[in-house]
Amino acid sequence: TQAAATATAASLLQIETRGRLLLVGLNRPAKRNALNDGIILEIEQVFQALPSDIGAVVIHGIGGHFSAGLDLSELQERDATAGLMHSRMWHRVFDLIQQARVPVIAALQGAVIGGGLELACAAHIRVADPSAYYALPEGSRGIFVGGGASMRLPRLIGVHRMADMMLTGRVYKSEEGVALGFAQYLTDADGALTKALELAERVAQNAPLTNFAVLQALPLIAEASPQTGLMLESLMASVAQSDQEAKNRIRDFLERKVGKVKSE
Ligand code: 1HE
Repeated sequence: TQAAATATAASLLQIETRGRLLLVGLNRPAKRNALNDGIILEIEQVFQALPSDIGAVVIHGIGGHFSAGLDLSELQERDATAGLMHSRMWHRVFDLIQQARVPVIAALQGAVIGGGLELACAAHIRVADPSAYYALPEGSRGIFVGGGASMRLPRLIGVHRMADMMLTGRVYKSEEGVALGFAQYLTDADGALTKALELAERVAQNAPLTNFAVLQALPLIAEASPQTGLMLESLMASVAQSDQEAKNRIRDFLERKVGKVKSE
């Protein structure tokens, strides 16, 4: 397929297809997966050309770190206009991830720093192993976030906590991360990718329209005025339940062909 060809050509990403799952590995381990323009544009290509048989995507870092953030060696070259365009380019690509047709799961280990944290925030589910840590050293580098963190991260951890990280350089450990909202899952040592794949397998089996509603409609509803949000919810609910896929799944439950909800 076209996407497979794109993936093969990509050199800063390691792309692998496992059944209906697409694994996107950030592959600059010698630079701790620092995000240069090349890697961001390769991510864009992958998400623009997602094959239709892919049901979920897992983003992970090769070499023990998720990402050390913006490649600081490229920053020196930029004036104000180039900086603005660069930030808008990241926004375009990370919006593509957030608005992907299928769920995107980030498997986090080691450094999840600056732009690496911004990338993780664009995913729908974050899974961290105990080695992960979260930091925004922009403050001490004399810069500001530019990859969407000021919009996405406060929705996860609160603006006060993000401000503290930027002002004081505070680093949060993986163990604290789940309670605070950085990640939804904490695994055993080196377990992030395995758990992310397990979750990806599960979400890929959902009705496509349910995944669409959760990824596209839910964030809009959550940000809307209450009455607009409730109306959007009703419209989405009615569309989803009238889909044949929903009818089949509900009939299967009523005919006791599928499992019940279990508490563990
Ligand atoms: C890099 C980068 C990078 C590593 N840009 N080259 N991000 C930061 O401020 C984090 C900067 N990085 C670090 O603090 C450390 O590298 C780590 C804690 C992530 C890892 O430490 P360590 O000891 O395992 O590795 P290292 O020896 O520091 O780094 C290995 C190499 O990667 C080294 O290059 P080398 O040629 O000397 O081997 C480092 O220079 C290189 N490297 N991180 C460029 N970030 C859209 S706005 C977003 C704004 C931000 O993201 S600001 C946060 C930037």
